[in-house]
Amino acid sequence: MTLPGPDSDHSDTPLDIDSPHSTAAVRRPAWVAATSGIVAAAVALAAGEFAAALASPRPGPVIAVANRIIDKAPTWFVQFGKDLFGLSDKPALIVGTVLTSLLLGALFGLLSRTSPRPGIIGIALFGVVGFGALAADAQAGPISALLIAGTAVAAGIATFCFLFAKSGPTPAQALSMRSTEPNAEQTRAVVVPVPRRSFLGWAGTATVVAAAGGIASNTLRGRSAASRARDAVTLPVTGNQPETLAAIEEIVTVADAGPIGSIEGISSIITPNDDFYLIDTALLTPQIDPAGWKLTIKGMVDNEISYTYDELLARATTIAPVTLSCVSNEIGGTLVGNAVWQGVPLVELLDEAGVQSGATQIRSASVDGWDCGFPTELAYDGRTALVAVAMNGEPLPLKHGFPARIVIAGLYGYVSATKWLKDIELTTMEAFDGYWIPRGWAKEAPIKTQSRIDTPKSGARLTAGDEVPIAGVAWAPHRGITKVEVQVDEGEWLEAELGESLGLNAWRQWYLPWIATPGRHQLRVRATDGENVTQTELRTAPAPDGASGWHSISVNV
Ligand SMILES: Nc1nc2c(c(=O)[nH]1)N[C@H]1C(S)=C(S)[C@@H](COP(=O)(O)O)O[C@H]1N2
Ligand SMILES: [Mo]
Repeated sequence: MTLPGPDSDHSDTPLDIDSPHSTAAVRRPAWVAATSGIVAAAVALAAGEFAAALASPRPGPVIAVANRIIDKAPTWFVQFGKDLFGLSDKPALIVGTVLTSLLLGALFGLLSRTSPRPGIIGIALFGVVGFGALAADAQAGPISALLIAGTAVAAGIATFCFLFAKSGPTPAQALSMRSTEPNAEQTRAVVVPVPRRSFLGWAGTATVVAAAGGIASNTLRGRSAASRARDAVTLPVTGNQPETLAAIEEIVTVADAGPIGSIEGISSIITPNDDFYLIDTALLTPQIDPAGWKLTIKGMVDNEISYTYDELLARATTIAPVTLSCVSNEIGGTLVGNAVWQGVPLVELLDEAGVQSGATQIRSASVDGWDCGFPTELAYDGRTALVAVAMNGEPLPLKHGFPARIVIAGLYGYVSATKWLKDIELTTMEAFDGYWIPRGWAKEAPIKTQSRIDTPKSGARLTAGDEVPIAGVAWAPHRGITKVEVQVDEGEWLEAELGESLGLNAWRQWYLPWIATPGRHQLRVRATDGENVTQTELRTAPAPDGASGWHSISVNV
């Protein structure tokens, strides 16, 4: 089979213009061919997204392909994306995936100036890639992947063929071309005069349909069963919870109104859910309807056991403030927050399953396939370790892991804090590496003691003689903070006043008043933890096991 392409001018294949309906011998102008391809690709994408949204909560083909890019791309590429786009790296990847698809569409179109065949094959291949990505996605089964990719391919090819027909010669043009055709040589160069208005009209209509389909898919997803179910949850209040909550509330109220809490620019003692940092590999927040969800404890246990959401909810009687931090938080960075979590103690569930001896690692996996693990002994060393269902008095927000996640005091999120929890598997340290381990991060990752200057801001201009509060937060979850010191230039280390304590696991606000003297000054902070270890001055990058070093800023007075 010879596929006519842009080079077919130079081929010796005789051209077939015998029938007025045959369009094989005429070449569409390049812009028409490219436009047809782009519009067909847009319709294919929209159709795939729409089909996927109907099968909610599954991610559509665009997200699935982008997910595979994240999974398969070399670390330097992912890092490059993060450096370039920062926290918008995911939207950028999605836009990039869509643009690449449209560009490929243009290419398929350009290859199809005389026959639609190359474009049809291109769109079908495109569908195969989409199917592969969807099928590799832990949330979509092969059948739904096939249906979604099939819908996209069918819509794309139909659009492409339709536009191809609409950009061919009208029957009258075809007739006149046939009658005036003395030999093949001339027709080869014939570029059909396109009935512009109708082609543009159809291409425009298809584009509008594609855009509407894209928007409709997003709307369908927004009103998901997951968010409706979450709205309907009532958190249990049992045992000594009311007292615990009242005690926490009192500390927070005192802290917020106190001299330290009211310093402008200092982090609040509890980070509101909407301000809490977000880190995950999920391009689209998993939408889990708890009605069809359960948590399974499996692997090296005496009896595999599953819990429904209602069972966990009823047992979620433990309330604990815990500071969560991302390993990639830079010195002075914002990928850290403090929340009051409510959940079931992990060991309670582990004991019911019966952890076998030799099960040295606890692996947890999310519904979207992400996973991590930490040493079993840490769950049993007395630290706060929860299967959490609530955050700051609300069911977990969807983005923070609804319906359930893990929270382990003192461990970075990437080894412990699985959101959208699906199962917990007892295994060995040797048998399993979590998602980030082969990507260059340490296997064991206790949170390093850190302190941060929230105010003044680096580069601030201050007035000489003013009393300036130097203030911020310090954290060493599970060990606690016992001392925070501040140094101005090369002066002596001055002990800061510490704010209210929400326990060893929560960060501590701190404050030191300073009379600003003229000139440019460097302000540094360091914290000492409950084991009497002071933060090291040695600066290291976040990889592989968390940044170390003192936060330092400069101000001009
Ligand atoms: N399912 C899932 N859970 C996850 C992650 C993820 O990518 N997927 N990222 C982890 C990392 S690296 C961190 S730092 C914390 C962040 O939790 P947050 O987004 O609620 O702040 O979630 C952890 N849990
Ligand atoms: Mo993280």
